[in-house]
Amino acid sequence: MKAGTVALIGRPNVGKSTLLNRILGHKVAITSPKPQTTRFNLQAVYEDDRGQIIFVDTPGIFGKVSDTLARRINPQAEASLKQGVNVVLYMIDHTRERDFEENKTLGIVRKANVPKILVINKIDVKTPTHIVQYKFMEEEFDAVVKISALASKNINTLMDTIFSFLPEGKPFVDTKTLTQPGLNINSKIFLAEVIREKAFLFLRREVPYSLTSVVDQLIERDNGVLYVKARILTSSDRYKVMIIGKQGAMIKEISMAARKELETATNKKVYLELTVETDPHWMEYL
Ligand SMILES: Nc1nc2c(ncn2[C@@H]2O[C@H](COP(=O)(O)OP(=O)(O)OP(=O)(O)O)[C@@H](O)[C@H]2O)c(=O)[nH]1
Ligand SMILES: [Mg+2]
Repeated sequence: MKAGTVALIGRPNVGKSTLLNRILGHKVAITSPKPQTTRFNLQAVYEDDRGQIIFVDTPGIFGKVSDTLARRINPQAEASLKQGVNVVLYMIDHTRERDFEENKTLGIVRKANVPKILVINKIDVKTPTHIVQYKFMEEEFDAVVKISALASKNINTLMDTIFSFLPEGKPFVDTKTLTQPGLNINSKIFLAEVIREKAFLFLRREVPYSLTSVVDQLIERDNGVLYVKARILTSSDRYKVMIIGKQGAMIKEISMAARKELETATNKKVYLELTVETDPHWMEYL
């Protein structure tokens, strides 16, 4: 049996969380077309007859560290590499040009003294491609695998490659003890993340970066309905107005999409009470 920890590293938006969900076969991490969707390291457990893998999904390394949010979440990815990782998956998006952010990420990955796999994602997209800009990287990696996390291409090849680099060992986690299948965080955090994902999908420009979401209550009522009381916290009243929208249209849209997804995830009827509050200190709670 093999066992080990695998870190997923890459600049924002390359598809790290999408790959994690694809490998696990169900959603554990939120994803969106906007950069910096993931804000904290998230561990998920994968098991098959070959062994057990703890995957660590990390926030994309962001270039602008003058940004308060980036300053708080950037060090997380680096920290993941210092916590006894056995293999690093370095993911790139060939449809985007190599830039300062990419170089910074590569610099961090270079310091890790473990086998490294270069994962070239989004091969379902043929144009645009900047693949030639990434060619030079191939030499310094122990393996290169081209995949599409979204279209589920070459995931088996990637898994075979990961297992080939993992040490022999016993499973770390008894998966029966996990509250969310395969996931090492509690249900309240997962539900809050789903709400935040919908805010990321519907709100524009800087607004998604002005907020977080917390679940205060999660109760299964006698009639089988899951009652969820949650809040969106945002930096200023100006954003609060935008999150609520005209006659509450925006919060209604976020709320409905979140509820639908929570119902699918829990297989229960969900009643979601979602409010918006101004709290200029929300970043300190991250
Ligand atoms: N076409 C295509 N799009 C993909 C693929 N994988 C991910 N995406 C899209 O890329 C966007 C970003 O995906 P995420 O999984 O949120 O990216 P991430 O690397 O986790 O981003 P951060 O959490 O912000 O660091 C989403 O819109 C995905 O649907 C792929 O293989 N092909
Ligand atoms: Mg992510």
